[in-house]
Amino acid sequence: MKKVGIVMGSDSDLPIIEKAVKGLKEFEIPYEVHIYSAHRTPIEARDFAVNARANGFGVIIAAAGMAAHLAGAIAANTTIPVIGIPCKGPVFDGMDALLSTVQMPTGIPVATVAVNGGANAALLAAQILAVEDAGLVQKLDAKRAKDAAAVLEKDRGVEQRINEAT
Ligand code: RP5
Repeated sequence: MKKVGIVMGSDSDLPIIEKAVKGLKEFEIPYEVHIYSAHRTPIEARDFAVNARANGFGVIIAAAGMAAHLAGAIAANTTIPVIGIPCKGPVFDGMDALLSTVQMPTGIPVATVAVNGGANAALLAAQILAVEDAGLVQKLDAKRAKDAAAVLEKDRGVEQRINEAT
């Protein structure tokens, strides 16, 4: 199976990346994690993207906050699918990173998940790799079924919960 490359702009993004790693581990997807910044280490970020296909990566997840150009800068240097995670910063609640990540110019797409959406980034990466992996399709279907069962279990108990709380 191809690897997922996970790149974050700073170690302050680690809590978001941990959610993505947890998701990939659930599906037993191989991954590699790096701290490369579009602004502080632009050469390393570029080199990672340029060499990603040759190095066995099938998807790249890039997480950054504030002026979050990392996902776009990586996407500019590879045609491997890039998933961007905008990370919430201290001033604009993640709106700055969301717009910086999602508003890519035509020709260089970044599949942007929700602000701090590490778990969905892992799921989307798994879904991309599952296009050519029947075993991964089965695992994804099983997770969907498990998640739905958990919601329906809550549905069965909701009236009792409301009655107890009111
Ligand atoms: C971005 O700036 C990083 O991705 C991080 O979300 C944000 C703040 O970085 P630090 O100043 O905490 O290193 O490049």
